[in-house]
Amino acid sequence: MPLAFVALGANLADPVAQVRAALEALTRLPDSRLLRASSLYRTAPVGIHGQPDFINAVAVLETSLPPDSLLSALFEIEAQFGRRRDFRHAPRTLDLDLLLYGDETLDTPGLQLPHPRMHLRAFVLAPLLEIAPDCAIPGRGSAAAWLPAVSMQPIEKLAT
Ligand code: PH2
Ligand code: MG
Ligand code: MG
Repeated sequence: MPLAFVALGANLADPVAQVRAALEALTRLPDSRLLRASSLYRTAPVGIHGQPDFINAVAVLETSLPPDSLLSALFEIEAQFGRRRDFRHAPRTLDLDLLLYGDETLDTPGLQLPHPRMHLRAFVLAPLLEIAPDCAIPGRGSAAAWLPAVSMQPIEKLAT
């Protein structure tokens, strides 16, 4: 079964609790098994100004759901968590982004794989490398090689 990596992010309404509950929700996805989840990280907003810090994490699932079905299931969980989409990059109770699905590459209006900005974000790379140190990003090479380029992005691993 393919491995799917999912990024979790929240910066509203007790984001630590949101991300913990979202990891729990991922264990209930159909036709999927949650294999590992990273620590939680407190991160400064990237590409956004004047918002609270985020809590971020990354999880890896084994799944027989095709990518579009998995994405729909992730959107359903976001909705259950009260996600509103008032404007692009609005503060959120929960954001679930599909980062990688096996070694697939895909470029459709609804889904791009790998996630097109994942290699530019410490809040994705650090938790990803914690659970998959040898991870490769299709078309971009080793994820670890991108980490120095984002070293100026503030990120702090939370004690568990
Ligand atoms: N998500 C974004 C944009 N910027 N910054 C941090 N620190 N964490 C996020 O999850 C995040 C972000 C778009 O979804
Ligand atoms: Mg996002
Ligand atoms: Mg998203």
